[in-house]
This record gives sequence, C-alpha cells and structure tokens, in this order.
Amino acid sequence: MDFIQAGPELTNTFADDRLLRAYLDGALPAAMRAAIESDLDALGAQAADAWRVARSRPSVEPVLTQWDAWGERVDRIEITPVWHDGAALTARFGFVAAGHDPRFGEFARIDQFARVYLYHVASEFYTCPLAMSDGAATALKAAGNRAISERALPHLLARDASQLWLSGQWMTETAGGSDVGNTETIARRGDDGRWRLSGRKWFTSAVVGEMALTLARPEGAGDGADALALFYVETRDAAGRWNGIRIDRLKDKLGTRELPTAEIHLDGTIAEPVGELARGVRLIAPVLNVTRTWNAICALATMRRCLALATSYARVRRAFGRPLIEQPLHAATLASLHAEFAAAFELGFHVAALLGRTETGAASDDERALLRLLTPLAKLWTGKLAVRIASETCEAFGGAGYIENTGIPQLLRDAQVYPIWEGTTNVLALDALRVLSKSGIDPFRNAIEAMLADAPSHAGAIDTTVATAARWFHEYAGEREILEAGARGFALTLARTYAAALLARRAARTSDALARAALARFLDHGLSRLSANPAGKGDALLG
Ligand code: MFK
Repeated sequence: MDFIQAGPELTNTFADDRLLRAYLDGALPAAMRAAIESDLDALGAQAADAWRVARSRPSVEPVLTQWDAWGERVDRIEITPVWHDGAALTARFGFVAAGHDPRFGEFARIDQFARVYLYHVASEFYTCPLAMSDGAATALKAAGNRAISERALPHLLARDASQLWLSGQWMTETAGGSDVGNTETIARRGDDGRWRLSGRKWFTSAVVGEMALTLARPEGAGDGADALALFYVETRDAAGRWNGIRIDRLKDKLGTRELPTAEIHLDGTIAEPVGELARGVRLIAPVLNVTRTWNAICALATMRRCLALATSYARVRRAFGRPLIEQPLHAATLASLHAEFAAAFELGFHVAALLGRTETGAASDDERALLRLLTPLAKLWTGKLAVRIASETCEAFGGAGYIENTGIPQLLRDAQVYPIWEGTTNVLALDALRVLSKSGIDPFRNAIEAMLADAPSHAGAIDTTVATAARWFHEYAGEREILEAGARGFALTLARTYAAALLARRAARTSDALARAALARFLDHGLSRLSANPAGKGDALLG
C-alpha cells in the first residue's frame, strides 16, 4: 500500500488564534469583548469551512461579457460564488459598518479589523472593494458634502444586503500610477450644469460596485496633482444602464484572480465634485489611509493563515524519524516567522486602534501625528513580510507547497499584491519621510519611551536603534538624494522598532511565555535596516 500523506487542517481560526484573543482581551472593554465573541467565533468557523470547500472544487474566476447575442454592448461581469456571498456576509458581520459604529466609540475600528482579519482569506479579496468602500465612507464624512453623504453613506454602512453599496477608488491611469499628477481624465461642465468625465482608468478593482471616487482634471485647470479634483460617480443610472462607462477588459493578474480588476473608459460619465475643484489628492487621502490600514490587516491575515497551515502540516509530516515540528531547524524556522508576524500584528492593530481614537476625537496631537506616520510604515512592512512568510510557507511544505491544488501557491501569488497596490514600498517609504519632515520624529520617540517605561528590561536595544535612526535622519536632513536613497531602510527600521516596543510592552504585561519568546527572537533578528553605506541601499531589501 502506497503511503498517503495527510494534509494540513484548519480549525476555527478565531478559537485557535491566541494572539488575536489575547490582544482583544487587553484592548477592548470587557462588555464589548463579550458582546462580539459569538460573531468572531462564527467568522472563525466560516474561515475553516471556506478553506475546506475551496480545496474540494476547481477555482473559479470572474468573466467579462462585452456583447450580447444581438450585438448590444452589455459589459457584464459574472462574479465568483464566493463574491456572490460577500454582500450577505458584509451585512451580517458589518465589515464596513462596524468600523463606524457609534456604540463602540474609539474601539469600533479594533472590532472591525478583527472581523476583517478573520474574513479576509476566505473572501477571495472581496475585502478589496470593502476596503475602498470604507475609505470612501471615511473620505465623504471628512469632506462634509452633505448631499453626497446623505445619499451614499447609508448604503456604504448598510447592515441590510439589499441596501449595501460597494465603492471603487479610481486613481490609477496609464500615465499616472504612483504619480497621480499625470492623470489625463478630463472633467467638463455641460450647459446643463452637470459634470461629465472622459478618460481611461487602468486599474479599477471594483467596477462591479455601485459608486466610485475618482480623480479628474477640470477642463482648463493647470497641470500637476494640485489641479486635480475629486469626483463622486454612480456607476449605473436609475434603469441600471452604465453611466458612460465601458469595460475594456479584465486584468490577467499574477494573483487575486477572483477579484475582477478592470480597465475602463469613461465617456461622458456623469459625476459630482466632492469638494473644491482642486486639491483632490488631499480629499482622497482618507481613502488611501483607510485602505492602507486594510492592506496591513489583510497582509497579517495571510501571514496568520500561512503559519497556521505550515504548523499543522509540520505536526503530521514525518521526516527522518519524527514529525517536522520536532526537527530543531524546522521548528526554529517556524518560530522565527512567528516572531516577525507577532511583532507586525502588534503594529497593524495599533494603527487600527489609533485610527479609532483619532476619528472619535480621543487622540492627542502626538497620537494623530503618529497615526499619519505609522499607517504607511505598517502597510509597507506587513506587505513585504507577507510575501516572505508566504514564500517560506511554500518551502515548509516541500514539493507539495509548489502544487496548485494544495492551496499553498495561491497564498504566495496573492501575497505579492500587498506591497504593490495602495502605494509600493518605496512610495510609502518616501511618504513616511515627508511626514517626518513636517511633524518631526519626536511623537515617535515619545511614544516609544512611554511604552518602554512599562518594559525597562528590553529598553536597551530599542532605545539604541531609535537614537541611531533619529541621528541618521537629522544627519542627512539637508541631503535629499541620500535621504531618499535610504528611505526604505529607514522606514523599515522605524516600523520594526515601534513594533518591538509594542511587543515588549505586551510581554511585560502578560505571563504569556509565547509573547516573551517571540520578543526575544524578534530582537535577535535585529531592528535596524539602515546601512552603514550612506547611500543606504544595505539590508533594506531584507525587510
Ligand atoms: C485587501 C486590502 C485592500 C486594499 C484595497 C486595494 C485597492 C487597490 C486599488 C489601488 O491600488 S488604487 C491605487 C493606489 N494608488 C496609490 O496609492 C498612489 C500612490 N501614490 C501616492 O501615495 C502619492 O504619495 C500621492 C498620490 C498620495 C500624492 O502624491 P503627490 O501628487 O506628489 O501629492 P503630495 O504633494 O505628496 O500630496 C498632496 C497633498 O495630499 C498634501 O497636502 P497639502 O497640500 O495640504 O500639503 C499631502 O500632505 C496630502 N497627502 C498625501 N498623502 C496623504 C496626504 N494626506 C494624508 N494622508 C496621506 N496618505
């Protein structure tokens, strides 16, 4: 009889997640923590079921039909069965609405992101349009356009599936990716007083949604990013016809293949300005910050899934006379990955908590400045780490990790999107530099100092790295080229240092031996990614 290897098992992903449970126990008021337990447990069970179902059937991808049998242009996208379930699950669990729930005040964002973290991998990246919908709701609230808010917010925050809307965020064009100042879409105001958009959007991940926020250049406005305006678009008219939108094709992507990312043409698309007819980048910035937080939490979700599967497999796979988990080198490899994940988890959820405090007016000035800095830092570090952990996970499965229907390669292909969309690692590192040039490094240093007051035994390594990073930043403050060349190593150093302080505080406050072991390993990997070479290229690539 040939040997048949058992595969990895996934059980309730909430019940099994000691890190998440411990974090929520410490972060949330007890009554709220108890109130959300059953929802989180149901999401954990759903995640395990979804993994089993996905293993038992071939994968399905969205399909675009541009023409009907009689030659009429229809541009219909058939979404996957998992996407069909998305609205009902979103209504039930409030993946967007929970973050704006006034009952939970500053803690609403922690609740929301715990839900998103548990749902994400099972969602086939339905979380992408949810992230943009959340970003749109947040941006509309900030912009204060009453008419648009009254129309769109009840739909974006709906807890009834029949009322729920998804929003796109259409920024990227062929000439304007990271550099949106090259946007070519033009907005013209007609004799009827209405604005109409014409142009081509090159990556629209939620054209199946009901609305979008998009940048366009009002006719006659100047060049560059400052002249762009932010527009609100409803994708279809009252009769369900496209609002001057043609879908050219769906993207053939490395990963996230269930997500129908489209190239579209806008041709007379009726749109409404969200605010003033300039400085649209500033108006859309809340979308970027919210989706970057989603990106960080979803990257963490992928890491957690990878480690759960790799650990489960290490228990059932035997080699050289014992299970892999008992092989010292394999166990040490998994423990190292877990330590990186545990530190990144602290940073991601800290950003979620700060977002809640900022939005509800509970945050101090320093905390608001910190949120602006830590959002790109968390996004850029978790994005890189997710790819690394997914790659190590493939390896931890040996040859099986290279075989599609084990489900493991998809984790790696999907993970590669995290460092790319919503701003690449380098774009975000430069963003962090810009923030520090404006607000200085003091809020960052003060926050770390306050955390280390609770964890003096680990202060040494962390303090030293903060001082080195601050020295580097000040030393090259007047030398832009050097500062930019080293921005990635600098940003990764700040992210790792802040995460280490969070982890040290947790380890000091808890008797959990796992947290202490994770901290020791994480510190052992080194905090600084600054290079001795002033051009700063060094080990920034290592993450
Ligand atoms: C599963 C997870 C879900 C994730 C969903 C993924 C959806 C995928 C769809 C996409 O990928 S959409 C494409 C995302 N594209 C980007 O992220 C673009 C990357 N480029 C940047 O981030 C640039 O830095 C940016 C376009 C934001 C700005 O570049 P600019 O044109 O050089 O503008 P500038 O001068 O830096 O900023 C203009 C103003 O906006 C400034 O304000 P002031 O005029 O008052 O000084 C900035 O301070 C402000 N600003 C910029 N970024 C900000 C911000 N304010 C707050 N937060 C920010 N992040």
